[in-house]
Amino acid sequence: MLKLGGFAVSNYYNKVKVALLEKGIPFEEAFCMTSQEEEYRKRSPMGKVPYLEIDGEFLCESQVICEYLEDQYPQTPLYPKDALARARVRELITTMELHMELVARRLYTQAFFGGTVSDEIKKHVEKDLAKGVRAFRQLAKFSPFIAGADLTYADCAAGVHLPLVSLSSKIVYGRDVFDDYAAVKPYLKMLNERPAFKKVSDDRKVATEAMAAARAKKG
Ligand SMILES: N[C@@H](CCC(=O)N[C@@H](CS)C(=O)NCC(=O)O)C(=O)O
Repeated sequence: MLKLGGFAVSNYYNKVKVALLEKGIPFEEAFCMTSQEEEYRKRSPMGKVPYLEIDGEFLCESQVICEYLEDQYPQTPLYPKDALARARVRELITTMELHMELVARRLYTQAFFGGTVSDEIKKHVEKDLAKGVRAFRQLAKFSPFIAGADLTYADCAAGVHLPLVSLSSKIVYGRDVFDDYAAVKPYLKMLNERPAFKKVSDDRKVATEAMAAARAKKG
């Protein structure tokens, strides 16, 4: 049985979890937090989540895990057959992760964890995020899925990353970077009507509340 290591608040963990659920691959969830301890780095060399345990072996990096899932479990494909169409899906994922999520991530301390981000960082992030969103708008199809007619790994990524990019920009700048992008909200709503996405979202809400309660208790 595959074991997915991580926690239900992590968007990268949830990207893999939703792919596993959409593909109907049986798996167990192995709760763990990120850690730089040597013992944990045996499972995930950068100390991040998620990792996937396969017969006692560990694989990290969400996209690498998705590629493994597709190779090992080709049934219920989440990539198109055509090589260029597959590359388009990866192009979207890379654009979302490298040029939007990773950029917006620099705001999360302030947006979600009660910290502050310097004005200089805010200025840099705003500029870089605008470029990322512009690139994303050029590539995303929303017809109805993000890469076209069928659900793909790009939707697994979009479904977990776009809400964070949207919310963090709204909290920090007072303006959601997708405010003038009408396709985003109905698309996320459509995804969340799918049982796999709904489960991941419900689990995330429960885990977020539990984490907030634990933090409040700690003081
Ligand atoms: N590129 C990684 C990113 C994973 C990632 O950044 N996960 C976050 C949680 S959402 C994490 O582990 N953060 C802790 C850290 O960066 O040390 C992937 O795709 O798996």
